[in-house]
Amino acid sequence: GDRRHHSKQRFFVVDLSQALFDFVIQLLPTAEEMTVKEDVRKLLERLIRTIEPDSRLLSFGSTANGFSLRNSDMDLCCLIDSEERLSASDLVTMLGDLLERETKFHVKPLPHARIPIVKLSLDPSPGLPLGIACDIGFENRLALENTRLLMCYAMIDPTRVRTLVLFLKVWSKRRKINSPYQGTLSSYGYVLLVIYFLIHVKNPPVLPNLQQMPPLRPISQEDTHMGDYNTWFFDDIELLRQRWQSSNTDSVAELLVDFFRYYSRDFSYNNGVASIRAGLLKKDSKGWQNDLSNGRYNDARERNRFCVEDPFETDFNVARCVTKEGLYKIRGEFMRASRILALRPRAIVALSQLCEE
Ligand code: 3AT
Ligand code: MG
Repeated sequence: GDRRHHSKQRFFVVDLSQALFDFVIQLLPTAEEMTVKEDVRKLLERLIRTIEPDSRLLSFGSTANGFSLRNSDMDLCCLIDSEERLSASDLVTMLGDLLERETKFHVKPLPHARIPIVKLSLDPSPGLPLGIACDIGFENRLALENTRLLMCYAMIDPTRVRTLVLFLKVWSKRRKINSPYQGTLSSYGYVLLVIYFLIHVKNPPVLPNLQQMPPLRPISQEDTHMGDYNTWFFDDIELLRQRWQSSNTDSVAELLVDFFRYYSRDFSYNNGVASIRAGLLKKDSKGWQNDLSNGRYNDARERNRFCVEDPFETDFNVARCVTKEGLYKIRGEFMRASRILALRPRAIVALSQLCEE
């Protein structure tokens, strides 16, 4: 009985791992899509330079961190190297006008948003069957750094990390729990949950903690900090790969099963904070407690139902948009996924059930 059980389990895991690779591969952006996006970036950069000659337009988010799916939107950040520059909201207004005049994009400037951005979109055309959506922000240097951090994690163990992250992105989108505007978690939030799990939950860990590894030689405060935030992390991935190897040999399928189990059963949603930088923290220790004794409407409580610490902006809860109902839905989906996988269906069946819309 035991041997038979064991070999059935082996088959399930091998079969599901292969199916996950195959599933994710067909959802990657095509080379053509990446070329079109790079062309769009260059075009926009050229136009922006007519307003601010010393500016650069850089890509961040999924287009730059290795976790991009087909037709994902494009996140761009404009950096201006000159001393005297316009305010972000003036730039947004001017750039909005310019792009409206000079391009075929639909343009929506949001100069008064918390982070002022210009939203652009292009209708589908024969060469670009799904169109393109793009946000341009200004001086968001922390986002460029967190993109680079995630990219480094993806490079350490490309197969396992990328397959898991990409699968969870598709899954969360299809199950409608990837929408901060509707009280659930952003893609960025899900990526942090995966990395947290691989560094701090799995034992032995699948990933090292790049933010806690000592630098090879001493570096000054100025080089490790952006404002008050420590943005240092070990980024020499070539060297790391020579010196560090995970002793965790779990397959992608095993990691996925454990991921769903951990977030449906074990993670402490009431008191815990998932921090890729520091491991499991307490809401109390960050002043993020959701104080249940306080009867009146409590804003902190609403914002801190689910706590995921940003790797650099450590006073920022990436999951602050998650509402009570949103968290209930997310946890319900983690449990549903666990239930499906516990029955060990054929991989094809498992994937189609998991991602059912
Ligand atoms: P999609 O492919 O667009 O679904 P993505 O990886 O581009 O996923 P997001 O669109 O959620 O992820 O976020 C894009 C980048 O914006 C990721 C991160 O560099 C930055 N970012 C997003 N949300 C936050 C946040 N709450 N705090 C700090 N940076 C953020
Ligand atoms: Mg994005």
